[in-house]
Amino acid sequence: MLIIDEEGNEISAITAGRIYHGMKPVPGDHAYAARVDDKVLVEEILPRSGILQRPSPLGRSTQIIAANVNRVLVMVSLKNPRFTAGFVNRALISAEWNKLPATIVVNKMDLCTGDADRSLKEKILTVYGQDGAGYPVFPVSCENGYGTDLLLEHIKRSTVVMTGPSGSGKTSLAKYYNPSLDLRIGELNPKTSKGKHTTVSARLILLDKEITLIDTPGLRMFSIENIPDNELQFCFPEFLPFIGKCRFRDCIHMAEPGCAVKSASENGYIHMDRYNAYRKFIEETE
Ligand SMILES: Nc1nc2c(ncn2[C@@H]2O[C@H](COP(=O)(O)OP(=O)(O)OP(=O)(O)O)[C@@H](O)[C@H]2O)c(=O)[nH]1
Ligand SMILES: [Mg+2]
Ligand SMILES: [Zn+2]
Repeated sequence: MLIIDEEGNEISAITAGRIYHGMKPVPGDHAYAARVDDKVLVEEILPRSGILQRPSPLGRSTQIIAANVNRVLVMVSLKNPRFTAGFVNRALISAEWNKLPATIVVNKMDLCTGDADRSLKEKILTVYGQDGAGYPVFPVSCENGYGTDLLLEHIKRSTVVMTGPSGSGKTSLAKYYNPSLDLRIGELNPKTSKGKHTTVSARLILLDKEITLIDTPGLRMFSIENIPDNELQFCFPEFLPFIGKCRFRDCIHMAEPGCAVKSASENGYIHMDRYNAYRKFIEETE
């Protein structure tokens, strides 16, 4: 395992299992390490804050993707692989469930050439941006650098974990910001335009502006089935102004009469796509 010392040097270290009280080290962990003979031994993992974890699809155990992070970058591409709202919604729900602020990065804007591409980009901004779900959305290109300065400014002085489908360009973004890094960028499957799961383990990268970036392997999807029906609503930040205003106190905003969330979506205060996504998730977990 690689650890980074106080001066920012990467050092190869080993762990002594027994000292963790069952805690396995995860990317972003803060730890004490000591030199023992010619080895560096991780001796203690410090208490974690800001954890991004995901349940295994069957909900039996959870996997910590990163620790001590204060923002999640949901990294997707406009195309190759094509943007899917389902992935973004699940990733955002996971971030909210973990009480971490999220930012959406839409990569490969250099491929935004036709009318269909431009309207998809506009739609993403409308649904998820400040006038929609309220998330910061950054269209970028690791190919020509479009939007990357603004994004860098947005994440300064923070530790961010990048998550997204394989091939969206997570590692490419890290490499764009620090070209001297020895990181593997993957090719896309020519038939499906999807990634080939190039990054196989998470990697912590220090950038200037006091930014720590955690690159992770691409995910097929975030499982959200562990979230109880009556809590899912709180993972949609744009619902919050309407929650508590429904006729029934225990309304979960499905078929109940007098539902303030439903009527907000009908009157354009909540984007219909997001309300429908919420309904679909509730129906799926039933
Ligand atoms: N056109 C274009 N291609 C890009 C851009 N960013 C990345 N790519 C390409 O997309 C492919 C996948 O990039 P990676 O950075 O390996 O993607 P990843 O998200 O790290 O994928 P995994 O490690 O498999 O999860 C590579 O062929 C990159 O060259 C971009 O902004 N524009
Ligand atoms: Mg990668
Ligand atoms: Zn309601």
